[in-house]
Amino acid sequence: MSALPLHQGLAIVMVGLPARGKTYIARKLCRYLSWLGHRAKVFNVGNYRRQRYGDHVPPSFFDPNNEEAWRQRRAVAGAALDDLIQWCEEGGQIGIYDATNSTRERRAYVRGRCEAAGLRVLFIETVCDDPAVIDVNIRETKLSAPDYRDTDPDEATRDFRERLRHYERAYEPLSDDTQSFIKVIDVGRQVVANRIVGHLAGRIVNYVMHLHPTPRPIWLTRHGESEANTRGLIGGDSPLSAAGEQYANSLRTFIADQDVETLHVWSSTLQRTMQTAETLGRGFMAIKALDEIASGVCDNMSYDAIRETMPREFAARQRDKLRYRYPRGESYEDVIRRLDPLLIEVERHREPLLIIAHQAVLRCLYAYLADEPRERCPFLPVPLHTVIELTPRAYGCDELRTELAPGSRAAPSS
Ligand code: BKE
Repeated sequence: MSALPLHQGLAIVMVGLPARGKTYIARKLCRYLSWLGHRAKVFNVGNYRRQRYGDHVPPSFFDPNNEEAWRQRRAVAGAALDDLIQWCEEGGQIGIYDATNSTRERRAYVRGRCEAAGLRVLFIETVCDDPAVIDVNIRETKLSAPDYRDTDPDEATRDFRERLRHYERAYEPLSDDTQSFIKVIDVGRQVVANRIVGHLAGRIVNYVMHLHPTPRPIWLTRHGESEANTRGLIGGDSPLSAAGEQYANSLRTFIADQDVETLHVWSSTLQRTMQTAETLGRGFMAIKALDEIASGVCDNMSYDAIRETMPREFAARQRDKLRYRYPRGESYEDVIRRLDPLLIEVERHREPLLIIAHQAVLRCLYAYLADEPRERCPFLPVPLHTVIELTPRAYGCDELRTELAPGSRAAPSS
């Protein structure tokens, strides 16, 4: 089953002062919606401006009284909006318009253009006056942007603050209750959802209200080698092999060596992950949503046996590994859908987290976290006896892989 068809395109229009997390929300939301199977794309006005007027423009470019600059800014904002509308007309489903859109007049124009093109409009405003949060944002996202690549950090910060002051003078927060909007105040401490229409908009509210930019490591690992792994069988619920137990012990040492105060451990409800988690000697949560892709009638079979006894199933799976569903089992797409609520929990989480699960499930989670296209899910390398450390950063995430038990046998790839 593919994603529910969207009968009408959706324009998500970001609103807010610079350094309030608009691009952060826009990109994450795009990643999430794409992962769920929607065609989504971000149109960032800053990129259009840099393309047209170069990486660095002076703060006076953002002065609302600078008429020539104002016209130029209008023009780049217009170009991005034109592209968004055209992209939706060509089959795009969700266009995310990443610009300040900081005046009522501007938003009325954007809304008018989108609605005339048959798009529904959802505004997402981020409001935040906490100087500490804004400072981290400026340091992490602005100083490394092309605008300031060769500028001294203090000078860049001064320059950016001057740019900010220009925007602050003209800024009008969302207040028109007749339009559909989500207002996220103080990094999600308060969320106002107004006139939310439809399933998708509801999912978006739920997603956005749980976001936060606190950096914390997320470790992903498969269970240690299982007895089924040693025999080349897929699925099942077998316990760890001797090598698998060894891996669980190595994992315990690895985790003890990490410099973290608290660590939450989540496993699936299958023996091989719970046994791996138990070996760590701390509490853990067993979560059904983390169970391996259900291989239905193929459970406990080898790939060779499937090819011989069910050649048509085998071939169908080869043709489309993302959508192929095992008879009475699941497809990768099914797995993504059942992981959706868990993913929100991962986003919501603020402490370091270790997830002990299975190949197909981790491929799906990894695809979201590392921003891999969902089509690649069935092919992403998630080998046994390897810990994948992911640390979300401003607009992406750092990755470190550690193989803990070299010399272990390779398991069949499902
Ligand atoms: C480390 N950020 O890079 C960052 N900054 O409301 C990337 N005000 C994004 C942010 C901070 C650092 C994210 C939000 C936010 C912000 C300033 C903000 C944010 C806003 C609403 C919901 C979730 C996050």
